Amino acid sequence: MAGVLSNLYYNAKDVKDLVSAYKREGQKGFQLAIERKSKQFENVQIRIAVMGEGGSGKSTLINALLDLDENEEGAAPTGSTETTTEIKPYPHPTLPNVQYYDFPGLNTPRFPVKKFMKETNFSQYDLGIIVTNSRFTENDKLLAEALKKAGKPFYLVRSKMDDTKRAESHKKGYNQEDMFRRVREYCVSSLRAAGIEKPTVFLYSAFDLEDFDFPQLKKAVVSNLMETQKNLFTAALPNTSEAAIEGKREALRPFIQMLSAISGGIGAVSIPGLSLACDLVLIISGILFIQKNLGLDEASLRRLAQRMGTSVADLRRGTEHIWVFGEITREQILLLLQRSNVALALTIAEPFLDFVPILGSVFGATSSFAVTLMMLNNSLDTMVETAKIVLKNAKAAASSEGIGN
Ligand SMILES: Nc1nc2c(ncn2[C@@H]2O[C@H](COP(=O)(O)OP(=O)(O)OP(=O)(O)O)[C@@H](O)[C@H]2O)c(=O)[nH]1
Ligand SMILES: [Mg+2]
Repeated sequence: MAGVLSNLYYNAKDVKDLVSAYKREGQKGFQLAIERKSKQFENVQIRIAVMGEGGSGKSTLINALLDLDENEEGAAPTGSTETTTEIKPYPHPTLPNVQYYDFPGLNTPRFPVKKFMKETNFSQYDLGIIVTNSRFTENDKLLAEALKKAGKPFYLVRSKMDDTKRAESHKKGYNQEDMFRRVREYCVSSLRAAGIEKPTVFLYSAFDLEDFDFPQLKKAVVSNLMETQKNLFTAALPNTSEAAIEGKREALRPFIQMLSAISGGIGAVSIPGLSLACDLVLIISGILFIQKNLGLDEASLRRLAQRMGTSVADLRRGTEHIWVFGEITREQILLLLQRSNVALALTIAEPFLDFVPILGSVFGATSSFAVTLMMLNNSLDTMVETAKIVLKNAKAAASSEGIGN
């Protein structure tokens, strides 16, 4: 709970902006403001710079990371002669916000090192990958120093390990593990000598992606995305599996926290007949947002039904909480509030809030915070369970229609 306001998904300024949008424009303006806010995340670009000397295997590595064959559309051209002549972005096929920037070789006549270093804005990239294929060169060192200076995380990828393995394996007393260890240590100590305290090195061969460190490299790239970016991608992915839906549950939690913080900032309104204060508009806006992200709104369901050759009613079959598909009205929320154990939620939340001075001082109305948090969390859980049933129904419809077989 203490991390509420420092969450990367939003910050205190976002909360203030949204509070004033609400005060200025009411429900409609507020709804648009939170949609805009989520769009901002959709527009977050993640730029990964793949750099290194000419022919080190940069373009080939990008294709491997994109899971593209070099002849497929969208793949980076590769070759044994100077191939990449200008910086070009390659978007991830399913996550177009992630872009790998393919750089020309560093020591080629067209890109002399000095010009390259002067003209490259290292700070515009979120992550750097330096590709080296045998010796760690003076140019690799310059790249590492430049990325460090720009405060960017980066990895060193030692490519063409298949070549190295082949060449070394003829030697007397060859031991594969020893050879890998030596190559790794060489890369690590070269980076340390360049002033990089905690180097990250991956060994790789484009022709053997299951071997060496390629699986770990892929994982590292994803884990390097900021929490926010990960949440965004997770929330925007299609509901293709139960795991994907579960991922959305976690991705949407920070959003709920943000709305709850806003509800504290707006100041609660007492609700007649209930001994609590909260803001219904805000709760409705939040539920609508969750509904859309989980594909439970009317338009998404209709699209899904059409794709699967079934009806919306069929997709909803077996779901218990019909309200999650609807327009979400004040009356429904009041009904839900009456049914839920608000008193319990408040007694659990209030002691926590006492330990969060910023919430206490910035936002007086802690009970509004707690009620909103509880209502949105409960709605999220119900909607996640419903989305799983819809997925099951969609899959059943698809298999009886022969879709995807
Ligand atoms: N054996 C082996 N060859 C590789 C590997 N990766 C790339 N190559 C080959 O190395 C050559 C150069 O690869 P590219 O990916 O075009 O290299 P690049 O760094 O993008 O080259 P420039 O754009 O010209 O700077 C190609 O012939 C690739 O097939 C690898 O892991 N093993
Ligand atoms: Mg290239």
